Amino acid sequence: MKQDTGMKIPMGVILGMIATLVVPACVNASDHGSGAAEDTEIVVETVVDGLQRPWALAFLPGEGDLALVTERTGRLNLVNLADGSREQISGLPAIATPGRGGLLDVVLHPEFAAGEQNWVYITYVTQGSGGYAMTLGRGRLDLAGRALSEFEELFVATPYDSGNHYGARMVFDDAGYLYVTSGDRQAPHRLQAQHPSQDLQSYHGKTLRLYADGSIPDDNPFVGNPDALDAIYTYGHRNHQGMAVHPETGDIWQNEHGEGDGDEINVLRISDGSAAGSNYGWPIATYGRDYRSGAEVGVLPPQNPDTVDPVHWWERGDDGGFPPSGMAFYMGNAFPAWRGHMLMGNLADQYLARFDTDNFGVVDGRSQGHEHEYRLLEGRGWRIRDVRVHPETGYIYVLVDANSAPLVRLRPQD
Ligand SMILES: [Ca+2]
Repeated sequence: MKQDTGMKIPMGVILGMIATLVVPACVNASDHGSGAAEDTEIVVETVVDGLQRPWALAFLPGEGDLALVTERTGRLNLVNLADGSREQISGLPAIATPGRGGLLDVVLHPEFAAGEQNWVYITYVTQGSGGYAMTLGRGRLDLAGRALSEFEELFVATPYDSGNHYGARMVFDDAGYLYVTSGDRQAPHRLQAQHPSQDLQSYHGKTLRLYADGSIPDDNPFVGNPDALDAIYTYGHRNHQGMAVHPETGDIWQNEHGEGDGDEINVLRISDGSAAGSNYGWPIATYGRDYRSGAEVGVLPPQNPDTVDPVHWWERGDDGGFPPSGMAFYMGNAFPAWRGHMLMGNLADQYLARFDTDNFGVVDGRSQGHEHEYRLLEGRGWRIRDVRVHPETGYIYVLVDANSAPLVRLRPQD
């Protein structure tokens, strides 16, 4: 690499260069199951490199091809997707960075593009008495000033605790409600019915539902119940770190890290309201197994009629489960054959998966649809942390999880 080029680099700007790393002639589907071979030719480009543990990306509407990218170490970047340059956004709150905590997700207000509601929402970790908590806040984006202004903390998922499993994904549904996942903070599964995920007085192991200003909707399922916290929408979750609104049903899909290969896909059916107040099972009804002993953690989900079963899960022995991260539904035009499919990052197994979820289902107690998994970006050593589809181009943007990591773009061969 050339040193000391004598170039004048403006303060705070890191000049980037789009590098087209590999142009595979043909990306083949996994040899896993009976998946048909892909015939789409895909270009994989590095947009930015050297990101420190990037976690999430949000595309900015308007002029230029810009996105916000979080780094878990506490930086919020403004990235120019056209030329790979990036600048740091100022005005963030104090962010604690213990273990897997730090600056995590970023989303925009649903009416951001209209100009009035220029709020940027972030999830991050704060420190308090007894440890750390997943926290939600928002600030107005001053694009010219490269800053967030009027920052306000909206919600703290107490109690403070020392464990990992922050959850921390956010989505707005089509009606403008904000859903935030709050993980179980690694509480031991042996607590069973006393586990925080089953405790309606704890925000751990929950999906929270809020208005955009952080206040609690009157129609949340536990409003009026003195024994349960009003912000809770669903409970019985472990560490749900991917979430997306289904483009056709409007339902909320989540992935969830299991224990001992009990990784899951869950659907929060908001279209008919049936998800409200539902128990997704952890740790009393789960396919998970104890990491060390291999013993079943709870009963199997179909054996508990009061819990919602996952629509898809990975069993012990199925290639070691699917440690999931970011999730997105593909509705772009760049890869028309993929429309309606679900994209999901795999961390430990280091690839990007695409699923035809029409094939998900349960037959004779077995999770179906593994054979309709198509693997992308295999063999590069990339733990995939987030995946997002560009709303205009349909190109797929992927963040890799590493101390010095790239943001890459997948697009069809011209
Ligand atoms: Ca579950």
